[in-house]
Amino acid sequence: MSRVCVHGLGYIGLPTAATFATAGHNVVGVDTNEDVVASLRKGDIHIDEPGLQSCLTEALDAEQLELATEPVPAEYHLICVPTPIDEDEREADLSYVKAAGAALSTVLRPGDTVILESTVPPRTTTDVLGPILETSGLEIGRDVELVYCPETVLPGNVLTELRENDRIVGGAHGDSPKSAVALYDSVVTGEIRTAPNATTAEFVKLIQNTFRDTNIALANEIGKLATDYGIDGRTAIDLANSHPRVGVHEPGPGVGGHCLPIDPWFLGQDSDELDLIETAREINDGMVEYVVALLADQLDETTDVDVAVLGAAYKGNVSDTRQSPGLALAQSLRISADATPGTTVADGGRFPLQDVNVTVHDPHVDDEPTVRNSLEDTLSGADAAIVVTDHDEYENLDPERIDELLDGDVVLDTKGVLEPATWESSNLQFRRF
Ligand code: SAJ
Repeated sequence: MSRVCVHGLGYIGLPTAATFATAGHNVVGVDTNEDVVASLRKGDIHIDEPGLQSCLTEALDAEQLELATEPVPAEYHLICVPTPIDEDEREADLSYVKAAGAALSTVLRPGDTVILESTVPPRTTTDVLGPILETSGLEIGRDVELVYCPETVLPGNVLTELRENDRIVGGAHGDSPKSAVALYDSVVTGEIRTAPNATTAEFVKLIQNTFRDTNIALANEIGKLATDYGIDGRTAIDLANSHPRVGVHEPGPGVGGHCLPIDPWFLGQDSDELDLIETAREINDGMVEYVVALLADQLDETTDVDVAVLGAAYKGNVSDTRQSPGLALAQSLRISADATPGTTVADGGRFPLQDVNVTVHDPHVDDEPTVRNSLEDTLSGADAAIVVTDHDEYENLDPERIDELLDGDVVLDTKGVLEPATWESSNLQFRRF
């Protein structure tokens, strides 16, 4: 078993550190945020992820995991720091990668292996991280193995996927990244695949998320087309997917999270070839406005409207609100409170509602000041309820109870969680997208 230093203890770094530690490695988790390190030392996690608390406790109790604010010498350095997007430039902000590289180059020794796991634009490992590591005086390829290996885990199922997903490993110096493969082999039950180089491995990660984002855009467009033809898009998609070579994704109120809305832009950072992919991004970003239009279409009155938005997390059964379609919808509706009917909106269209009061509910989110925790309070007196997150809790909503609570009768399901037959036979004006 090896000494592994994990840089960055966020959504990926913390579960990674705990997983490698419980597999028997001697792990040091490093985060520059002293508060995070202090609370982790006490055994408290700052991330909501199933199984993570017990995995951390197990690692700490076994004394396989230490926590620190500065890097320590180790055979393996895993960099799992955030790579946010600069929204204006649509470019990756690599400052955390650069800082982690600079910090770890002070403890780097001949024979060590450095693995970048953060999602980055192609060539970051070789052109950005490599030169920073070489300020140590060591040479990549000769003294140090530098590798890119993307994480591919699904929030909500991170611990299982960390062990079971296949991994793709690409070396920065073209040789076989032997020691990185050996490390992942000691923990991962999936296959470890070697990419020809680090840039290919970076590219693979980005095209995986771009594939999903672009396919969701297709599903959203199909959903809109179905609406125009007066048919149920989800039923049509289910039927279409019975074909052995068709697998349409699910339409919805937009694409959230920290990955899918961002990675397509990283892919196009040093290329002019984003075309279909860029259009897909625009379609997905435009879904909030489309949902507002669907709502306006369903309401009798479009002025002085009370709307209950069900879901602030970016997807079902998680508490993460990054790039949440539900919060974007609430924001868009709130802005309308100041707008006069017909105010021009981003795409040159007209905002169809005025004086909207919005209340947001989410059983998984407790750190958003605008989110109310009681479902009954949220629905009470509202004219309309919109489901925007596919939490399990929403599946069994009772139409009769909702009818009692609402002032109006509009229910719009944008995630396909409500059973149409049950809701269509209620007194409510039910519609799903
Ligand atoms: N969504 C749809 N329709 C669908 C599927 C998803 O509208 O058919 C929406 C979700 O509601 C959500 C968004 O897309 O708002 C993203 O959710 P997701 O479950 O597709 O993905 P993430 O962001 O939670 O995780 C993705 C995963 N990538 C792929 O499945 C290719 C995960 O495996 C990656 O590790 C993660 O990005 C990452 O870290 O890059």
